Amino acid sequence: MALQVELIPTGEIIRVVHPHRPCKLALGSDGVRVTMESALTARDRVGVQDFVLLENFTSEAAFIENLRRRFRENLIYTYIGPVLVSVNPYRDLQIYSRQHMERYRGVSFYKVPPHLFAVADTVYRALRTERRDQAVMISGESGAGKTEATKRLLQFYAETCPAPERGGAVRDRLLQSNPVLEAFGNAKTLRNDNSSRFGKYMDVQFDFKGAPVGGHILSYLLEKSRVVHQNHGERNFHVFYQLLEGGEEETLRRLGLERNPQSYLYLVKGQCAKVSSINDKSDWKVVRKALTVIDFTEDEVEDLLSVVASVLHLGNIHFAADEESNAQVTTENQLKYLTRLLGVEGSTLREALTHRKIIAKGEELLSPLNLEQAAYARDALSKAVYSRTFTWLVGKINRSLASKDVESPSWRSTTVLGLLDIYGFEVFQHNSFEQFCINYCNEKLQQLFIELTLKSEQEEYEAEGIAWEPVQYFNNKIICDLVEEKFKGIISILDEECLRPGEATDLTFLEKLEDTIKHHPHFLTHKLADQQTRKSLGRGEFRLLHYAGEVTYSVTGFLDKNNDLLFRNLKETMCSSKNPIMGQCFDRSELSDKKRPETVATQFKMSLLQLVEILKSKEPAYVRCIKPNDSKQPGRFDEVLIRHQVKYLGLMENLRVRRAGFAYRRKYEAFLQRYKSLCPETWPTWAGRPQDGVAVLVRHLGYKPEEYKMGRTKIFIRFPKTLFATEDALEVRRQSLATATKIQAAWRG
Ligand code: AD9
Ligand code: MG
Repeated sequence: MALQVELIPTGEIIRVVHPHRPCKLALGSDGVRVTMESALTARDRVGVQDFVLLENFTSEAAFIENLRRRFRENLIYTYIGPVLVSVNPYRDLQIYSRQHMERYRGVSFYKVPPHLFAVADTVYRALRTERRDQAVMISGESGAGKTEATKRLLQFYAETCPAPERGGAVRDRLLQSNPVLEAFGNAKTLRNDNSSRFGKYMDVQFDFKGAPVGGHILSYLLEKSRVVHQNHGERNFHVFYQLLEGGEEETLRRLGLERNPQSYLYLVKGQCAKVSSINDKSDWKVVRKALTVIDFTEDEVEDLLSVVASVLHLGNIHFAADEESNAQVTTENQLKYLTRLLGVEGSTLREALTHRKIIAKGEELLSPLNLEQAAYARDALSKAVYSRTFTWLVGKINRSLASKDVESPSWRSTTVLGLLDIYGFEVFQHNSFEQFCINYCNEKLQQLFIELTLKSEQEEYEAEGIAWEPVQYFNNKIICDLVEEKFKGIISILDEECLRPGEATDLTFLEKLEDTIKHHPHFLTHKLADQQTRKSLGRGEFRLLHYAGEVTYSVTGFLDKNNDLLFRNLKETMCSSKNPIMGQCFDRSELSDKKRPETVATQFKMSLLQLVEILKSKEPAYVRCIKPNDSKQPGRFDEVLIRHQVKYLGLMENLRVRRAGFAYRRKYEAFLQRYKSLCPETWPTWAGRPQDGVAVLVRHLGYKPEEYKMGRTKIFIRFPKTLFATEDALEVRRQSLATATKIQAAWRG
């Protein structure tokens, strides 16, 4: 940054014109003295780049003010120690170019402004040098920027890591798995035009040279109810619209599809097939290409599209009631296409859609369905077909990402970098089973986050030989237990009710919750609430006091969604499908299996327990994403919305833990390197141990004993103001040197 000096003969004052920092300069007989407000002014304007340097670190207002200042300057990244806080700018800031990647490669975290690439690089270097598996956990609410961050990280690794000796295609596959998964798993919601409707954990495997050689994806709970219903202003999954807009004439003809999304009942419920920010046609091109990159043959693409089309046709299946009020299929054309696309017998499918098969005393009975039941069966089939195809797709991508070098010795020395992009805490006007699962997931991750942050703090203090000062924090284990405990937890009680078909209802489930849980500080229902609170609770609702705030759930649909029932004859029909994808999605063993399949909530609980174990086994890094406003607008900083997120992301808690003892810590070598010029004894070089050099330096700077502690490898500074004073001194020195040089040059000239 150029520093312009204007020589103005007004006594001894010289005005220094600096692009950003106003400052004054006094010329004395002993050289140049700068009276500086410069560093302070900059801090006032752009805030601090690490929240631990906030003077008033317990004040939420100060925290938000710092975020606001930085956001105003397009500085969307700020640290809390090693944790990266990111605010979605909703505009392209041009900060993810190859040059930016290079700028952050191999550079220490604190030497460059906060950035996602700094996290990317730090994690990668730790992976390489310590050979320890890493995991980047990205969290935040819908639209906060988790998926974008995940993509940028992947891009960073794909572009900057060395290419593997064999199987270079894996880099493309890693990148190209994204558009495919997004087409099938993302949708436009009120909160985000590209909202991920599933949780994703992706492992990238690196060989001993640091080249990406493989990957693996775990997906969590796809929101399959979206296949058959969307709220006003929302869409179904992208792939349907992409196929209709972008598919070739010939393809659509084969699939029996019309271009117009309005022709399909599953696509019109939200009444917004067109979205200005989305170009379905060009997105389809990307997806089609990506399918080839991830090893889809032409036949497989055809089979996949047949499944997608059959969901649309299923949605258009209509029923009419006969004289006995039994449902009859009235849409022969749709049935014809379904028969062809799924490769099933028309009569079998017709019967399965309108009857339920019951096995009683070893005998099969067919019981006709009424209109409502038939529509339910049809929608259940659509959801099952779509969600199982999604699971199949993840499996297919995994096969394509699997390292082809499993047998080679280098495989054994691979390290893994995990990326977690999972749905954030959700509170809607109306919250149901899906929100319950999602919020439970967030409780688990928050617990892990606090546990790991506290643990790493404590470990660091112990490793450095500094007394650990215990931190008071809210442990949300009590809420996790409330949800997941055996017998007494909400999921157990729900499962129990699901075992009483015909007798149990959503309301008996609620009663059982009230009887079993009763007086729990985090649980409330209409019956259990005091008179005042009761007004805000409906009779069919329960309220959980999550770590992030209260959420009221309506029990309607809990049993049904948890059971996730697909009538037996529909399963049988699908097992007979000649479409190879369906053949893999529906297995005959399912039919003979006497054991009840696990309920949705229990499956989810188990998959989360497994995820927590995976994450615990790795070195964690965190990116906490914040959404600045609800209107997806650049530049708008909605304070109420942001305060809410700061609260539920637990950022103040995080900051408190980080600041419990010391605001700042740095390795002796790095500290000495940065500040040695401030002390004649350490400048220009210090010959002894860095630790001793730092001791000399801080004594010279006048640090008081209560202001810092010397650990084994690092200096710990208690208050930000100590560090700021040192930083300011450095700035003064830099500027006076620069100015002196200019003045000399000016005088000579
Ligand atoms: V959800 O829980 O899947 O609904 P995400 O994943 O947190 O949500 P996403 O990454 O999809 O949100 O971001 C939403 C939109 O914000 C993107 O489509 C971009 O238009 C915009 N965005 C997010 N992050 C950035 C960024 N770093 N720079 C520019 C961004 N735009
Ligand atoms: Mg997302």
